[in-house]
Amino acid sequence: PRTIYLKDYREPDYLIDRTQLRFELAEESTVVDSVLTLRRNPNAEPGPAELTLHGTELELLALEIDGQPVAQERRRISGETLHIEGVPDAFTLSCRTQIRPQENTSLEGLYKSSGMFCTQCEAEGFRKITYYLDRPDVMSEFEVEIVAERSRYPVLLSNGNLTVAEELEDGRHRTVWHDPFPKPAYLFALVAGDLSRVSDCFTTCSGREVDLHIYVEDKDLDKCDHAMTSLKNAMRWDEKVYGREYDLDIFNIVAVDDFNMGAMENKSLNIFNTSCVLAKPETTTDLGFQRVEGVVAHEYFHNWSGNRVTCRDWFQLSLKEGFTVFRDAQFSSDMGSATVKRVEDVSLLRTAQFAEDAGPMAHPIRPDSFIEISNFYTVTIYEKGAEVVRMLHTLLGPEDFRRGSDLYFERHDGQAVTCEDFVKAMEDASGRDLGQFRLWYSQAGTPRLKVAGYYDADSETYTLTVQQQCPPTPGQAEKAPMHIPLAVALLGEAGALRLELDGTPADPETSDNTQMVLDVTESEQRFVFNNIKEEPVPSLLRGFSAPVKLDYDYSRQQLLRLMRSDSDGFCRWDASQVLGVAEIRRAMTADADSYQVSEDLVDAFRALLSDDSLDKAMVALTLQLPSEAYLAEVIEPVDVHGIYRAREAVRYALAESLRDVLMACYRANTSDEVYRPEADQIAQRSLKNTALAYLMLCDDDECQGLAKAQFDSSQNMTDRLSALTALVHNLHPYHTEALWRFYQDWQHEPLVVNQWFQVQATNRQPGTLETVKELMAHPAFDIRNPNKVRALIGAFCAQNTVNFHQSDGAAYQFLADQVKQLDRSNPQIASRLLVPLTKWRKYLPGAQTLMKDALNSIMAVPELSSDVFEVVSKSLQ
Ligand code: B3K
Ligand code: ZN
Repeated sequence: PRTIYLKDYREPDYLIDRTQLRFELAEESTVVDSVLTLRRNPNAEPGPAELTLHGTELELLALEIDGQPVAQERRRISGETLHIEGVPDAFTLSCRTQIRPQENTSLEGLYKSSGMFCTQCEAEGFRKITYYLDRPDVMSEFEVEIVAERSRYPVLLSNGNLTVAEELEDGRHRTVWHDPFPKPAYLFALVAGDLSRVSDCFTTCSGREVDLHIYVEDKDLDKCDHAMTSLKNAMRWDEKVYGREYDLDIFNIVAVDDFNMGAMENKSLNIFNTSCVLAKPETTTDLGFQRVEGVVAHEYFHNWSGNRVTCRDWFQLSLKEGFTVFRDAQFSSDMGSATVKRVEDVSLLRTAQFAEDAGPMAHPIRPDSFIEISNFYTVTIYEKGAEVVRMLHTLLGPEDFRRGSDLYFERHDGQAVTCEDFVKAMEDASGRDLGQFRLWYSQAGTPRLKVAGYYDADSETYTLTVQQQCPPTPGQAEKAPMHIPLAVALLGEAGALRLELDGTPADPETSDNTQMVLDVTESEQRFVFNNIKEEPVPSLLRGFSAPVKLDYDYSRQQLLRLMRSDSDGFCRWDASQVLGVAEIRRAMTADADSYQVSEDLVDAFRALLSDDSLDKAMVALTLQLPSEAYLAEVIEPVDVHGIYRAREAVRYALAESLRDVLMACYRANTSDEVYRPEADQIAQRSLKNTALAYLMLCDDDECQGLAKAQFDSSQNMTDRLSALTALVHNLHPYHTEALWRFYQDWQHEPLVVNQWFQVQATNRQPGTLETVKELMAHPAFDIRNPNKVRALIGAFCAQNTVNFHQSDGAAYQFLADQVKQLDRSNPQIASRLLVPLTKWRKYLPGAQTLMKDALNSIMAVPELSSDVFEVVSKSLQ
């Protein structure tokens, strides 16, 4: 496998003005005819008149230039390319290829899923369909003709507008689609199948009527409402917040069972994993509803941030992904609880992304090189990328940020551009110097901020000293200081104090000057606040204003005060996390019998549970102790079993001490209202089920009876699944029967069966590896379906840390075996699945050796995919 470098980027030698495709879909194979209108790129470097197209796993049946066959001597197929010598400056290339979608298990290119044909072309899947310049800076106008048997495939879809639909003789029919917007091949899509649809329409701000359709299997028609509502909300929101209007008369979503990712933003024909579009109360949890809303919005927002303005090359992936994740996060916080959304996003970042940034695959949000681009659809590109855009928003403020975004879309509409173009637009629109800020695009690793505070009563000044340091990452030994926006407030007895930063004139325009964003730009810096009349508690990194690790040596008293009274919801929650980590650390060092939970933590939790004025969703989040994944980021080296035991000890102790208030909370939040997936109800369920999880740790009959009663009576999946989880994870006497009943009730719903797999795979009780192996032989399991693989194998390896790290290493070898097998059918899924093994350096020496053995056993397989090869080889380096 070959490494590709950003520094080697060159403009394409040829451009494709027009792309005409004709698909003849059939049961044995599919014939693809393409007619490409090509011309030499005026900006290309001078070179021989030679055309090199991408193509893989294609059978070439015919090739003509301007109607004349291309002689064998003039063409050469090698590896993933087709070279043609002596081509004119402008010409049409006609090409006929044959492909076998039925046999395509990689779920990339054209493939079949539950009887339907569908495509996934991002990043480099189009080359599995026909020979093409499969790179995002080649944008072309597409016309697509689809021919197929009518009875099997009554619905034939592609991008853009339908221009022809007609019956053919012999039971076939055809449609022709024209997309007026030039696009790169990765945004091409085709769907053919026996699908039903739910329709609606949307009137845009300029009065255009847009037809909206969601295509699903007939049995899923009752699960489309939430996606449709989310789509309309997203369309309205993008007009209001970003001034972005939809640009075609039709917008289609298609749901597909077998899909490697969540969804794909193909122009006007979004293709979705069923898990990200289908939802109804009986089958879908609150989390599922929120995911549908977020992903529908994300894909829709790509129409501007991704499609109208796309990426020049794949190193710029975060240009569209970081920006679009930022946009969908803003949307979700506007739709629900902003603080909850922020806490969830930060939790993901501080576990998965910080881990990636500290591991062998660490990369900047704009990587310098890659072997396989599919490996770079990462939490770094997406979530850290979104944090970088969010920092721009914080630095510029909402108005200048909007000016920058308008300028970006105006300047680059219809172009394939770079992250630099985005930053430049922000810079030009705001007049701010973002020179040093650009380092966020090129430096990997998580900066650490060490902050200290000093109060001088005599001079009435408070000084914050801030040091920043970023650890080395592969290929980057030394790091330069970054531009870090540090949002701060100083809390006095009666609330946040007015801030006057020494050396900067007070800004008369801001009436609320109790919060300030400090520009941290040097490796060490001092910020002096004047006229501070009492010793304050600093509230730092408010709203998590930058993706960094923060060290400040708070006293317990200060943390408890922040947790109680900081006006920043994120900081309140984060204070509880710091206290939680400290408690678990203490439980780790105490021996089992002598550990006693801290009184003040119990009191703080009791206060939360008894205060009706608080946001219930935030109370629920605060009550949950730091996750095992987060603890594995802050405790070094990671003693998985020690962490688990200590965390359980704290949970048991809290449950016992708080039993009565938890019970009262559980009762008070049990309601028989009709289910709505809305913030107030979601918050209530979340708090109730958090209480349930604690109460199930108490021995008495009243507590032990709760989960069974809830399981038997609940009308929605959120409550039912929480009850099932409580029963199974605590080995309640009723758990076997509950599992059996749950399966009986839902065996016809694949997405519910996946949750059934996942509950069992994440059971921390010993013996789960054997259960997972047995479940792989269950008739409902299918190794070809990524959702099933993720629900069972993925959930076990990534979430069930105690069992994944069982001391004999059997689970490491199990994962290695699955990766080897999956690599032959679906390399993208194989490569994602193996991530838990790549973190071997973090664990205790015994685990390290066994994890490395498992990696080496993968490395020894001849002919690994480039996907798996890249991840395994880099993690062994
Ligand atoms: N852009 C797609 C990701 C496609 C991944 C290809 N391996 C989904 C999204 O981010 O919207
Ligand atoms: Zn995206």
